[in-house]
Amino acid sequence: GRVRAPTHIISTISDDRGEEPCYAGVPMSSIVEQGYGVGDVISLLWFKRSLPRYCTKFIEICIMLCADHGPCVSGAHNTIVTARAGKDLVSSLVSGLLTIGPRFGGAIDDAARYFKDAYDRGLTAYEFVESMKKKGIRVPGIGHRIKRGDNRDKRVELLQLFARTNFPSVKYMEYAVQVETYTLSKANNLVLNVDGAIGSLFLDLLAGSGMFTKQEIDEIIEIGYLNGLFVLARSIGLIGHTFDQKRLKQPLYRHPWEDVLYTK
Ligand code: Q5B
Repeated sequence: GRVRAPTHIISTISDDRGEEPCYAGVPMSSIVEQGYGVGDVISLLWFKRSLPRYCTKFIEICIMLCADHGPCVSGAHNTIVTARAGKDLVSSLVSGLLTIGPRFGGAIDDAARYFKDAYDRGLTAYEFVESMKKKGIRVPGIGHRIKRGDNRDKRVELLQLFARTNFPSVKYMEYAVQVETYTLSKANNLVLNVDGAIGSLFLDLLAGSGMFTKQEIDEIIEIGYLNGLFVLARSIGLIGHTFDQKRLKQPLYRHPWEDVLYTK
């Protein structure tokens, strides 16, 4: 009989062998003809299922909100410096992307992990924050360099408004708000930031949509899918910064001596 040669790669998200590519079994013609958006494509390729419209719309809002946050943040700064050193698009993009991590933009997965664990264990906001302090861990998703209790992040408010209007449940987000209320009582910069808002609301999407088993939710959180939203979104802005510097014909960047404290 026919013997299947062992394969070196197993892949489950898309198939390019037929007349047209399929994303999670959905042919490209359906994706185009039925007006799917980038949120639907992400849900097919990352989550391998068609999510309800409010979920894919939420994903699209996350992408739009995180696409850029000005030239002064770590990622844009690196990209600008790299572009001005005469490097190509991909080098400028990845030099910015490489700054995404636990302090900048890459706190979404940890925010989801810690908020989920604390909520599911029934910890009060006080117990959660103080236990993190004892362990010497900053609460992921809390704190911002320029946003304050009296100057909230509009992006967070927009995400919260969308979710309160469209999600069946926002229990994890409400828990994150309780955490923020407590951290703000300690210091005015300890607001719920965009990473914390996306992390907690994605938990609500996963748990409330009825589209994921408990085991699947645990796996998504453990693998760390959610920083992917920031990486994908911010790539849009970083590419824009690269083009901007090249269009403006900006020279090689050199940091001014006056802005460095030289000590022995
Ligand atoms: N403290 C974000 O810190 C930042 C604390 C805390 C307990 C906390 C810090 C932090 C967790 C990681 C996180 C995502 C580094 C941020 C983003 C995208 C962005 C960026 C943009 C965009 C800011 C002063 C005092 C100290 C600290 C205490 C600070 N955070 N305690 N839990 N989470 N957050 N990152 O201002 O007693 O004096 O030692 O690590 O969620 O990246 O726009 O810029 O779209 O691009 O440098 O929005 O919060 O404050 O380090 O001087 O700390 O507050 O222990 O206490 P700062 P520090 P003490 S959103």
